[in-house]
Amino acid sequence: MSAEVADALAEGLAVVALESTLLSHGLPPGRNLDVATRLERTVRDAGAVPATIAVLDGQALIGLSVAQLERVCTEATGLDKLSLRDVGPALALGRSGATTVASTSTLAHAAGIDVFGTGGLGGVHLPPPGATVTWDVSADLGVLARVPTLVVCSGVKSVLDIPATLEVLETNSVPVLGYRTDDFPAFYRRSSGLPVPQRVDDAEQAAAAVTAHRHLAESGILLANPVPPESELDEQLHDRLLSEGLELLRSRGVRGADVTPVLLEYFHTGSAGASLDANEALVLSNARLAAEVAVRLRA
Ligand code: PSU
Ligand code: MN
Repeated sequence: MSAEVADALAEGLAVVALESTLLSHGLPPGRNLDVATRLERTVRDAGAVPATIAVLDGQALIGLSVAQLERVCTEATGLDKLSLRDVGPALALGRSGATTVASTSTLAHAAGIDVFGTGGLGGVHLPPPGATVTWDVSADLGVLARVPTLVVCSGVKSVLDIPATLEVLETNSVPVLGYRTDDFPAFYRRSSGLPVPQRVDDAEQAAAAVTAHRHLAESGILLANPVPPESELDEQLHDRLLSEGLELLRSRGVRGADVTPVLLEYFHTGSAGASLDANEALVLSNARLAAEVAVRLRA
């Protein structure tokens, strides 16, 4: 743990966990370091201490120095994508990697941090045309079922089976709170067309819901905050890139952990950067909201 994060936790200050996979595998080099820096600044401006999480040289780090953040953002090709199942072996074997929602929320919880801001949650993948079941269900869902971290995100990516993802969250007693929306967001788009079970309209209400849930269950909580309206991806462009992206995955036989990074990269090139602007705007907005709720939770 960095000294800053350790001190903040010891003093009972609000701390917000941030993940590293969205930097190393979700954004292009150059842009990612700028976003990483702005994410941390946004959390600070909202009155909380940021704790970006990654695994470097066999050590799980909670709170990165500038040099460590640079490493995460420039070693894009060398850094592994570590979901929770990969972290133990990576620590044991001295490897380096970026942490996903699943591994970041678990490491945050182990460190005593209970709020985490990210971009989009993983979910249940759609089968490629012709196949019935792929069994590709993100470990993010299993971790939300068991680890009581509040995850602030912009819903799940539209490349997923969103109704199935929402069903899995319900089965696992994970509250899904819409932030100032009645619709579950779909990452680049403000609405998936599906309703959220509950809506909250400010950080105070969100914190109250989190506290009440924690008396009842051990599961995590999802606070779904739609991409800011001015940064939402155009619907037609989005739908075209989505169908082309899924076709690309099928033709290249992309599977498993590579699916999300390959699709995000396809969107970023195919939209001439519009999806990058959307991605950046939504993660910053989620970091700010996560900090606001973390501050209320400490009050
Ligand atoms: N949010 C982003 N970009 C990303 C991700 C989230 O804006 O790249 C990452 C998170 O780390 C999440 C992962 O856990 O996508 C989902 O990967 P998978 O579908 O393989 O579970
Ligand atoms: Mn997967």
